[in-house]
Amino acid sequence: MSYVDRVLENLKAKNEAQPEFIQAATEVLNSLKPLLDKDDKYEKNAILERITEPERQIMFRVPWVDDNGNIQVNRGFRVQFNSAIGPYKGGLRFHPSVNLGIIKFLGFEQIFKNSLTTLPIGGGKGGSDFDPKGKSDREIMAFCQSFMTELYRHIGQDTDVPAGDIGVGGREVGYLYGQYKRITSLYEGVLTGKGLTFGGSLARTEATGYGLIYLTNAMLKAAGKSLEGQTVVISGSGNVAIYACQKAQQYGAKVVTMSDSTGWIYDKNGIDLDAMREIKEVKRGRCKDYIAKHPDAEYHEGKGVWTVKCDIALPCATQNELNEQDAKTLVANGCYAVGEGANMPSTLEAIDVFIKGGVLFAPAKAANAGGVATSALEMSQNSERLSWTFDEVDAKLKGIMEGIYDNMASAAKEFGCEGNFVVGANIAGFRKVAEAMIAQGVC
Ligand code: NDP
Ligand code: 2IT
Repeated sequence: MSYVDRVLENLKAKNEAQPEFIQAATEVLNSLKPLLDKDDKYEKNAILERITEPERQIMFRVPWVDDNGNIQVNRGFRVQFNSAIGPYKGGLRFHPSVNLGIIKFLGFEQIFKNSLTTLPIGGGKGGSDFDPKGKSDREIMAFCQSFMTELYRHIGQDTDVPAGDIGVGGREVGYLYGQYKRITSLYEGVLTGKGLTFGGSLARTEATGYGLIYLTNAMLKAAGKSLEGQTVVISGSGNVAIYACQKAQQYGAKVVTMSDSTGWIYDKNGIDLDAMREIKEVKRGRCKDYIAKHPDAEYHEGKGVWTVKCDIALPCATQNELNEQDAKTLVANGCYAVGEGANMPSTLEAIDVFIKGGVLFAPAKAANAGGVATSALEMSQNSERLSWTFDEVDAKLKGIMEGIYDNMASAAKEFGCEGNFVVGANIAGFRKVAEAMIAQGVC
């Protein structure tokens, strides 16, 4: 049995109830085979066994009082996966579906993503099964304060630096930061995605969506194509989806769909992003509210954006939102490029359809790395107690995304898989972390 198969078998036996984590590990480990076959130092140093086991996993009780005076209890998580190349770095997700397996898959992906940014950040992730939907600001604050009352002892600007993810945006980061400061008396860059008045970086809000488009554009350019005049379908209508839509529109693309967990909008005239932002960022409303302003657009309940004919698909909602059948439908309808804004949005079977179908496929850990890269730029600004202009940060972000494209494309080529950016991104991200782990000895 090969080294990869042996490690995967053991991982499955040990983590039976964590299908998302197994899925993420299977994708990464299988695509490392060309590298591992070439050099046995990875096996000799037990790198796969070590890199698939988090350095530390923290689970804790989060009690809080709701607006009716009732005591609620949620479960909090922080998985500190790998610190070989820097302090643990990765977002916090507040969503009822959160469990240890979800946080482990996200933390595992983060190791390689963060390595690809070329910046000194290790991999971590956290969150809670708390559902922010329908909660008052006071309830959100009470929850965030309770969450931080335990989390603070495990994090710090040089130890572990959380940020946002699904359900955690500027409001939540603000409440979390206030509680950290109150408990520790430290005014430090312990979180990223902070407000602009207390150490946040310009362009961090836009960074993941913009970065997705910068990388997708680099991939298209290398294939002699561009976003200009292309029809784009986007899923989701949160932070990543909104700024991917904005940048795609700036590049001359026509974005025709957006969605949330209840339904989706098809606007053949192109999404009116100002209307969508008003609904989502100001009113915290639902996609179906878009119809009031645009009665010509279509609203459908459930899932369905992948049935819309397009040139380019950008999944920006959540894991496993795009399955094998969706991939076949997209390819049959002429979609020739996919950029993953969400983490692990495509199932393993869907990825297979894209790769075999010759679709230009930019995997999440490369395509959505712009968010965490800009978080690392926020950490730099906090350390030097300066703040850079929007244009400075945006230019650095663009350079980083173009660098990631070059790096994953050349790694794929080096290992005989030209154009397979899954192999390229995984090998390029893994190599740096593995070298650091070997140099640092058994730890
Ligand atoms: P938001 O909370 O801002 O938005 C999430 C969007 O996805 C909402 O439209 C939400 O709909 C939808 N969604 C969430 N869960 C589901 C589900 N189970 N089924 C269908 N739709 C769902 O999160 P972000 O935009 O920040 O994150 C989106 C994705 O991007 C995630 O995979 C995240 O991990 C990833 N990501 C985020 C980064 C960031 O900087 N924020 C960086 C890199 C990756 P609804 O409101 O109905 O729940
Ligand atoms: O998945 C991700 O990369 C994020 N949610 C952003 C993490 C961060 O630390 O900015």
